Amino acid sequence: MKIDVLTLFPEMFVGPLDVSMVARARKAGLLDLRVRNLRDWTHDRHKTVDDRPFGGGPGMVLKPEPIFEAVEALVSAKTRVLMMAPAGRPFTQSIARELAEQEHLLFLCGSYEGFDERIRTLAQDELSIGDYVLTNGGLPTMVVIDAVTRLIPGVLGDDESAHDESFSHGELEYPHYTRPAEFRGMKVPEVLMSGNHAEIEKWRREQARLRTTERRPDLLK
Ligand code: JCQ
Repeated sequence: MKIDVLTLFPEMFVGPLDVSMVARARKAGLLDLRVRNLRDWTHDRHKTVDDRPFGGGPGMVLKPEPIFEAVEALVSAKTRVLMMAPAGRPFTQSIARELAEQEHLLFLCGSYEGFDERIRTLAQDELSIGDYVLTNGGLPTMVVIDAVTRLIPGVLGDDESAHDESFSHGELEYPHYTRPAEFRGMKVPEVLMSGNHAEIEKWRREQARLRTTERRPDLLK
C-alpha cells in the first residue's frame, strides 16, 4: 500500500512511524509512506499557506491553492483522499479494515486555524478519532496509519493475526497472564493452568463478555 501525507509539520511524523510494526512493514516494502510538506506547493517567497478569514475574526485560514495543487499532483484514479477532523465520521476498526484494502491513501492534515471550506471537496472521507480538539491532523493521521498498517496482508505474523483481538468480534479481549503463577500475592486463574482447552476457551469467552458488559456495554448494541 502507498500512503501520502500532506502536512505543515512533517517533523511530527518522525518517530511513531519509525518503530515497531509500522517500521517493519515499511522495510518489508508492504507500506510505502511518504510525508510531504504542504509548503512545497506554494509559489511565493514566504511559502504562504494561510490568509485572513473573509468576514473578519481572529486567526488564519488555510488557503485552498497549495492543497489543491498538491492533491492534484499526488492523486491517481486509485487514490482515496482522507481528512482527519473532529467533525468527521467516527473512525472504527471496520473502517480500518476497509482502508487496508485500498491501493493508495492520501491524508490531508488540517489544523487548529481552520481551513477554507472548499478544501473539504477534495476528500472522499472525513474521519474523527474522538470528541476532542487537537492542534492539527498529524496525530489522528498517525493513529489511522497505525491501525491500517497492521491489517495490510503480510504485515502481521501468523502468530499475531491468529490472535483474537478486541473489536474484531465486537467484544473486548479476555485477560492474559504469563509466568510467574503468583506475583506479589496475585494469582493466575487456576483454569489457565489446568490444560483443559475446552474449559479455557469457555472461561475466555465468559471473561470477554463480562468485561465488555462492565466497561463497554455500548459495544454489545
Ligand atoms: C480528529 N478528533 C479530533 C483540528 C480542525 C481539518 O480540520 C481540523 C483538524 C483538526 C485536527 O483533528 C482533530 C481531531 N479527530 O482535532 C481542527
